[in-house]
Amino acid sequence: MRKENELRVDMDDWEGAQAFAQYSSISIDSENTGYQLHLSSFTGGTAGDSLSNQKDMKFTTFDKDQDQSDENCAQHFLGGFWYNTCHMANPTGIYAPHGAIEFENFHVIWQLGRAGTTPLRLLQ
Ligand SMILES: [Ca+2]
Repeated sequence: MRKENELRVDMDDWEGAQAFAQYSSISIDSENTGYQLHLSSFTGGTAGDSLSNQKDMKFTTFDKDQDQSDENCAQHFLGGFWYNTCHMANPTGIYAPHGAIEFENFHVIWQLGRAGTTPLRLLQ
């Protein structure tokens, strides 16, 4: 049986700006079904909706490719997530401010809305 929870994602960027995103329910399946993500519609928040793209995806890690991309998104983006092709939010990406690492989109990011592709310092 799945447990449904409300989801609120809070984030701070490296300049201290804050934003959030809310969803009325989130639930995650068991290991048997690849930890498939079930997500309700976006219900608001200054950060915008960066998770709906990952809806119904299974969880991909370095050693378990369950995404919709030809490659393994976890290996490509150095994270583990409900990757699609691949992501618009990467909470498990590299924890670093802009310019600290060579490549874009590897950071912890929340892609749409206020946060843009600004690397995030805190995402919870
Ligand atoms: Ca893949």
